[in-house]
Amino acid sequence: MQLTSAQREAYARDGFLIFPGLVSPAEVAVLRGEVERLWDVEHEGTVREGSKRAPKSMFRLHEADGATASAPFRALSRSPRVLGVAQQLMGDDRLYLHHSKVNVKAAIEGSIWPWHQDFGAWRLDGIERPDMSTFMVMLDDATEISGCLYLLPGSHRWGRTDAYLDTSTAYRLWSVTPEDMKRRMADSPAPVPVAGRAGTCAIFHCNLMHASGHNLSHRDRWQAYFCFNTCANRPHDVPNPRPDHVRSRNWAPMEMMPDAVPPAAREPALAGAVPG
Ligand SMILES: O=C(O)CCC(=O)C(=O)O
Repeated sequence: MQLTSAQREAYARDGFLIFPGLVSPAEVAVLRGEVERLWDVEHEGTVREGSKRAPKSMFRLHEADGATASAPFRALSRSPRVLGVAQQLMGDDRLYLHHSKVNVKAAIEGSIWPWHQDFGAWRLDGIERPDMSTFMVMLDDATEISGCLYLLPGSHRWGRTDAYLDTSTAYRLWSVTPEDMKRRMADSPAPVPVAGRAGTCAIFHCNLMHASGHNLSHRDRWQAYFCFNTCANRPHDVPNPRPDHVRSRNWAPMEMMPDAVPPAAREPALAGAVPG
């Protein structure tokens, strides 16, 4: 999939691109089946919340090994639609995944994601430059009431904004203070809701401000994220590095795979297995 010069310009200006219908309904069904298969797997990379202990985030779906490995998610992450688009926008063919995850925002009970820049956390992983992008795939229809993602156009050009560790949800997140965001947003274009049908995708820069609110609908909201870094920008050593599922040590350049999501694995995942 070749991006147009208008798309490249829009990404440089706004910090994101949205692709309606990039993943087909049949592929979405396979990916959703994988989320269901991995739902109850106890893994250090699955963060749970709420009375039903539903996953808030399920990490490390893209590797070939480990308890949460998923061949369909792995294939999608290496497809021309995903890896190819990231390579074009990041200007580098040698990319790896810093992490992958599915965020489940459970109906009514799922928690929010406060305003943040992803690089606020990733720089603390020892990554030097904000040369990273995240590719998001909607696994069901996302609406404003179901807590869709919001992106603040052009905010990646602000550079780094000070972050604080917000511990108000099950996933502790380096976030931007409400005071900073109110001041900044007063002079910004309106946030863009990334809403639409399942299979809609978006890619955004690691310094782009983004957030999502409560899911007040009766349905969960599921979204997959592939966070790309260039191999040349791999993290340097830091004291007490975060675990592999969130700060990958697999820095080998990703190989492109055919542009299709294969059928799901039939076997249930091995509960309790430790990732390789
Ligand atoms: O899934 C969401 O609504 C937001 C996720 C997010 O911002 C993140 O994982 O950094």
